[in-house]
Amino acid sequence: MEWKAHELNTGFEWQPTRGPYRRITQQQAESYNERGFFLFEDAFDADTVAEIVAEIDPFEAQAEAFLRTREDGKLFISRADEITFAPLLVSRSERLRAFCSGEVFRDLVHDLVGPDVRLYWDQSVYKKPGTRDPFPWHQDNGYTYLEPQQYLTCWVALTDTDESNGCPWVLPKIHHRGTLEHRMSDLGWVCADDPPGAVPLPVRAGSIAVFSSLTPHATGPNTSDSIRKSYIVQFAPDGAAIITRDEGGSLVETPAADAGHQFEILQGGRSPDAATLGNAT
Ligand SMILES: O=C(O)CCC(=O)C(=O)O
Repeated sequence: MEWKAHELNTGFEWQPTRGPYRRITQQQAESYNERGFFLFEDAFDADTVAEIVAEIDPFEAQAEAFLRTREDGKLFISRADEITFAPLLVSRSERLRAFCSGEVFRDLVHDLVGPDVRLYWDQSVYKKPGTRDPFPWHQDNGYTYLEPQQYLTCWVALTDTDESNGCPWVLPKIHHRGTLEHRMSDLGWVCADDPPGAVPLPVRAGSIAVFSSLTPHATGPNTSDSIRKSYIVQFAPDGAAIITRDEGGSLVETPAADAGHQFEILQGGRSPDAATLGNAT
């Protein structure tokens, strides 16, 4: 397959993660560096998953209700009764804020992002039964271009997911190329169509598909009779900036440090509270 780089991606070099690690194994680190992803199993127990689902469901219901008021049932990549995206839930929920800054994610970002890290984005994605369209192949950095291009996506399964209900598929090794050119489609941004070498990643509820912002991924149809629920949480190094072009074509940098939702997760390798108090993590 021929790959074209995003116009802003010049001279990208993958920065391999190096130990010592707090949470991941050497094998997971190698998979992340070489293939761009790994499965982090049983990160959260059933009670925690149930709590998070109970917290997200009402926000998702609002998103669904809003979509149904629209003439075409659509808003950007959300479609009524098919797929809903409810973004920035941490700015509306203390429970989700605590979840995203909890020990599991603090350790993962220590191991995979660095000592100074902020939450970049969070959103629930619910795929409803009968959704036939796949969610197309894309890199997360193909949606909004961030520098550094390399940040972390944690796709948390809130229900068991496999090929029957829309689990993620990933494309190994392509993350080394940096951000690719994407085109817009009715279903979302696209960097590839049916690429060879794609790998399905079934994820049990409470486990996380961990991948780079540069790992092309897609999800399949939901042919089951229940809703596939996921919560996507992304983390970027402190100092990361969103790069856009203004109307005149000049580049504009916006720090990814919005006070409402892009809060600090780690400061000097420690949780910000511990860093302020001078305590250990
Ligand atoms: O979870 C899904 O079905 C697709 C969502 C996705 O890949 C994303 O938001 O980057």
